[in-house]
This record gives sequence, C-alpha cells and structure tokens, in this order.
Amino acid sequence: MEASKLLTKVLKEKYGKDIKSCTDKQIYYGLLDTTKQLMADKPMIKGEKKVYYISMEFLIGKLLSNNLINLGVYDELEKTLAENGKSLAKIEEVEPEPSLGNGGLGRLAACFLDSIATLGLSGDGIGLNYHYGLFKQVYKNSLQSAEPNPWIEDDSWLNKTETTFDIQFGDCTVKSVLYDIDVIGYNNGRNKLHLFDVETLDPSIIKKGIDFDKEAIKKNLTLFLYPDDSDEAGNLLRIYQEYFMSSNGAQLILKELKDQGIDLHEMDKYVAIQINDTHPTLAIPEMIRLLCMNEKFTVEEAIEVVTKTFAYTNHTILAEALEKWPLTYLQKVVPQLLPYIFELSNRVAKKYDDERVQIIDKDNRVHMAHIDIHYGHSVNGVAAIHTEILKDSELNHFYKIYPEKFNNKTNGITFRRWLMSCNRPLTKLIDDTIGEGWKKDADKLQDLLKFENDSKVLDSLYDIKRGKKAELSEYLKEREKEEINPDSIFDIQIKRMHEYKRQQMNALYIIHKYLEIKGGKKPSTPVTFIFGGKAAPAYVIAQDVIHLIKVLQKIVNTDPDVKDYMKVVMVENYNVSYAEKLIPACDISEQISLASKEASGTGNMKFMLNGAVTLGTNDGANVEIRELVGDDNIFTFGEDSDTVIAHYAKADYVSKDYYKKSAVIKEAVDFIVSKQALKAGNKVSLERLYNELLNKDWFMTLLDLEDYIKVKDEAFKAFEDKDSWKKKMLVNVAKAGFFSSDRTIAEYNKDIWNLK
Ligand code: 26Q
Repeated sequence: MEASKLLTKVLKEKYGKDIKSCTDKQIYYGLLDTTKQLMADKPMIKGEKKVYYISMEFLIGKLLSNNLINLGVYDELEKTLAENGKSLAKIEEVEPEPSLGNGGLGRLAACFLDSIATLGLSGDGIGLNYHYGLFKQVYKNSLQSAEPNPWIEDDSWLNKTETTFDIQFGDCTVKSVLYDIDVIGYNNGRNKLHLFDVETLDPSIIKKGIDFDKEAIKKNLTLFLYPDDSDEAGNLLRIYQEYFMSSNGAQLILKELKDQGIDLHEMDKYVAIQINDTHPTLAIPEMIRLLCMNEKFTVEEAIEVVTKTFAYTNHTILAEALEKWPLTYLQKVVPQLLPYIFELSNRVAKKYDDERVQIIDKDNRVHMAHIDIHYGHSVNGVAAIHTEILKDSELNHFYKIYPEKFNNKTNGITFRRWLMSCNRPLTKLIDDTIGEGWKKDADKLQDLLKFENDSKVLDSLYDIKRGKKAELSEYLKEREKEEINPDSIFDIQIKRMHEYKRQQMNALYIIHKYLEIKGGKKPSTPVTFIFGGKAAPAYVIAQDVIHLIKVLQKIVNTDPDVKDYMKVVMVENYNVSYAEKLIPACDISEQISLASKEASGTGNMKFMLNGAVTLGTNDGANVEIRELVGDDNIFTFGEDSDTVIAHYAKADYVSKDYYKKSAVIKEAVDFIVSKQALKAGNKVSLERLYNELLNKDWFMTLLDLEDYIKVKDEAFKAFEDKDSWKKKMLVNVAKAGFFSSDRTIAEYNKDIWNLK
C-alpha cells in the first residue's frame, strides 16, 4: 500500500480522524506506526556471514526522517501532508531524541549501522537501552547543570522481543530483556539494533538531578549512560554495564549460531564481531568462558576461534581514556571471568616479558585494550594519522609483535542523515547538477568540480547556505533568545567539551577580537561565534570553559560598541538534532584540537559535506580533508603532531613562557580574570581556568594561539571575496565523497569482516 494511504488508515484507526483534523503529535504517532509497518514488510538482510557491531553507545538521533528517506517515501508523505496543511518538518520536532551516546564514537556506530544495511550486508548492532541516556544540559547562572533525559515513550521505535538471558554477577543474577530497533538500508533490506535492558529497572531511585543509588544494580543498570569522563572513572557500575552488554551479546550470538546448526568451532566463518573501543572487551573472556563451560571447548580451542572472530577499533590515544580496571573490581562484579582473564594474562606473560604488553600490570590493573590486541585478529585506528601514531608510539610495542593486525579505517558519516535529511535544498541542487548517482556512489560528488566556474551553480550553493543561516537565526532566536545576523560569518565549534579539543582557544580568540573592536578596530564583516557541547559532570575544567564562553556571550552580546560586529552563542543541550540544524548553516568549521589528540573527528566531515570551509590543525581526519581539497580550500595552523609528541616526550612545554612572550596572548588570558569578566561570571570558576592556562595547559592552548589568531583572521578576510569563497564551498562538497561511511564499511568488510 502507498505510504500516504497507510497513514490515513492508521490515523483513522488510532484517532478516528483524517490527516487534516489530527494534531502534529497525533500525526507523528501515526507516522511512527506507518513507518514501522513499512519496515516490517522489508526482508531481513541474509548472508552466509554476519557482523555484530558491539558498542556501549549508538547515538542514533531521531529516526523518523531517516527511515522515511531510506524507505523512499519521504517526498510522497511530505506532499500529502502539505496538501492537508501539515508540515513534515514540524511533525519531526515532536519525536523525542534517543540520547544513547556521548559523541563521536556513538554517532559513528549509528552511521555504520545505516551503511551496513545500505550496502546490503548482514549486520546487527548490540548495545544497551539506557532509559535516561546521556544527561540533558541546562544552564543555571552561566554554569552547566545535568538533568535526566527520559526519551522512551509508550509508542517508540523499540520493539520488545521474547529474548532473555540470565546474567550472573558476583552478588546477584539479573534477567535481561531485549528490545530491537529495525535498521533499514537506503533502498535496501533490514538489519537490527539489539538493545538489552533489565525488567526490574526502577527510575524512582533517581534523586536530585542525575544522582541515584549506585548500589541497587537490578534497579539502576540501564538508567544512565556514563559520560565520556576525563577522570579515570573507577565506578563499579560501569563494569556492571559493560559485562551486562558483553554477556548478553555473546549469548545472543551463540544462540543465533546454534539456531542455524553451525559448528561453533567454525564460528569465525559465520560471524565477525567488531568491538567499538575497549568498552565491550569483556565479551572476549565471556565468549571463551561460555564455549568452555557450555560447549565442551578446550581453552585452547576457544581462544583460537575467538581470536579469529573478534576485531578491535581504537578511538583514542589519550592515556587517561584507556580503560584499566582494578582486579578487585572485576573480582566483585564478574568473579566467574577471573580464571579466564588470568589464563589469557598468563599466556601473554609466558611469551613476552615486556611489562608494557601485559594484560595485568604491577598494580593489578587489567588493561582492556591489551586483551583486545592479543586476543583479536585486527586493530584499527580511525584516521590515517591516528593509525600511524598508534603504530609508531602509543601501541608500538604491540605493533612490533603483531604488525599484520594493524590497519587503518578512516571514519565516515552517512550521507542519508548528514546531507539528504538535514539539507534538502543542497541535496536537490546536487541532484539537479550532476544527477542522483552520488547517492549510491559518493565519489561521484566529484562531478561537481566541472561546475567550478559555473556562476549559476555557485550562486545557488551560496543562496542555499544563506537560507540555512536564516533558518538557524530564527531557531536560535526561539531556543536561545539570541538575535543574530544571518549575513554575518557563521563560525561554529560543536563537539564534546574537552581540553584537547581546545574550545578555550576559540574563546581566547573571541576575547582578542572583542578587545580589538573595543579599541576601535571594527571588522568589515560581522561574525557569529557558535558553540555547542556537553562537559562530563566530573570534568571541572571543561565546565569552566563552558562558563567562560557563557560569560563572553553575556558581555559581547550586550555591549553596544560590539554587538553589531560580533555575537557569541553557546547553545543549550547540543545533540544530534541540534547538529542537523547547525551544520548546514556553517561557514567556518572549527576543528582545532591539539595535533595528535583527535583520533579522527567526524563533525569535520559533516561540515565539509555541507559546504563549510575547515579552520583546523593537522590532526585526525583534517589531514585527509586537506589532502583532498588542497591548501586553497582549507585553513590550517598550529604545530604538527611530531612537534607536539616531542614536547610531551621532553616535557618542555611551559605555557607561561608563551604568555610572557606575547602581549596579545597576555591580554586575552588576563581578560578571564578582569574586573569586567568577574563581574559577569563566577570568580572561582574563572580563576581556576586562568590558573590552569597559565600553570598547566596540558593541551598546549597557548602554543598555537598566535598562529590561530593569524589564520582565523585570514579565513574571515577570505570570506569577503565571495566568488572565491563559493568555489571553496563547492570543492569541499565535491571532495567529501571519500568520507561516506559506505566507503568506510566497504573497507571494514574487505579487510576485516569478509562478508559476501
Ligand atoms: C570510558 C570509561 C568509563 C566511562 C566512559 C568511558 C568513555 C565513553 C565514551 C570513553 C570514551 C568515550 C567516547 C569516545 C569518543 O567519542 N571518541 C571519538 O571517537 C570518534 C569516532 O571514531 C573520533 O572521531 C573522535 O576523534 C574520538 O574522540
């Protein structure tokens, strides 16, 4: 049945009304029902071999628009709704956003599921169904506070299944329940995202904010997602969660294999298991345990087949972000795994006497990544430079043992969400200019290069951007109560708050610019600086950076000498839906991490695809963007990764030297504790940040600040040459094809999974 007819029928049954007389909310639930039926009619993708992507996070975002696009019924429904006086875009606003991820790693997992299904590969996600997901960010007195974010309604994309497993912990056994979400490929069949949950969950244990009783495992296990913590979060509950997912995942995979009558000794011929960072590592000893305990495997046999099945993706070189769990914690949570972890550890110790590759270290901490590398067959980084750093420095001792295991898989993004859904006018322009072939083969976007001198195409590109900037201005007026000028340059930095991502450097630029304007140097084009990002609640300095930006927002936007030339907006509760509004409207994409620290970045790719020009360091995937677009179409600055790594090795970076040497740096840093700033903000927070920058600055903000100011000014100047800027935009869109997650997944498949 046609989608619109089905919708009409569903609404009639549900509410006894036609489209015209339904509210947006009713239509949303009608569409949810309709879409779920249309998806259920699609065949499951079948293949001889299947990949399971296990991840603590799947930052899927709202699903309605994407599912309609992938089903090929978006245009039809949009038209029918419009004929009945309804706006599909407005109806989409009704959908609550699942917040099942922190940032890049979780969003990558979601893009991968979309691409796996789109390529017609058999592959499911395995994760957890956090009822309150990541916290909701609200500002109080220009400071972040965290609130629970309930997103599951009675009607949702989740389908409850009959599947349940017993998960045994040291102090209790918990029964799981499984919810599935259908994942539909673009013009293709269906896979599943499996989200495990506990039936005994009890949200009434949540106290003020996101505080809750950490002891009652059965009641709290899937309440919240842990924030990407900069501290070594030694919390036991995280291990309970990781084991709960890992054991459920391993049991589900074994069940599916056994249901097909497959000999588990040949598991690797039928299954590939990709683990997203070290978070699902316990699946390795757990799978070995299950094979030995229940399937009569010898340890030897179990290790062999598990090693051939598991593959590990690394997403960070930050030492503090690599999981190391004290043995005592594991002893409490998963005592039944300890004999297996000891066995794995002893085998390594017998073969290699190098302390640096041991699974259990001298302090009795278990290095999760070391389990993955020894007992998986593939280790990949997520951008070329990142993989090189892993091989040359961070994991060099392992690379020497297993050179054949290491490989690179530069990240990608799904163009269905990050272009076709979030930027329909640009999608149409591309279709009208080069046809629709790029939707199946993203490399074809390069055909746009033929129009580099076509003023009609270039003007349209620019007009579309201007239109998106106007839309965003309206939205920010409503959401943030800020008036911004749609003709100003939109300079955007949206990502998790972290010192290595250096939002503080951007803030120092803003101070510099503010002081310049106060001194009479007015910019010829106004600029709007937009930020968005959450800080882990335990990460104090990241909160301080948010505070500084909010204080600057207050000072700059209310200063009559300045507000016509610049504005600052730090949006509240930045999430996937917000990203979908911000990215199409961006002129300059801020990707300014300290070189060597950002494994890849994926926001950089989303901005480029939507015609923004990158202002960035030579870090992560920025390096590959630069190679693709050429130096004329990107603005790069700052020290390179070799220099930075050498500074760490020699411990010779002293931020105060940079402060003393440069009047410009000194003036900007001092402003943080100026009378004016202290009057607008919180003394403790601003002074702490000031001291951090002067006395520590572990991520070397001041190292690159002067070069950043210089190159950023150049970028703003370049924006004024409209004709050449339009070309930069076009080249960025045309060269973005490489960053399609379809390409990334094809590479995973060819090199690691080998599905048909
Ligand atoms: C670990 C232990 C306890 C609690 C939380 C965590 C935890 C949770 C999330 C640690 C890390 C994360 C998330 C990491 C992440 O998002 N990394 C990003 O991955 C992207 C996809 O590969 C890259 O593009 C980014 O460069 C990388 O920062």
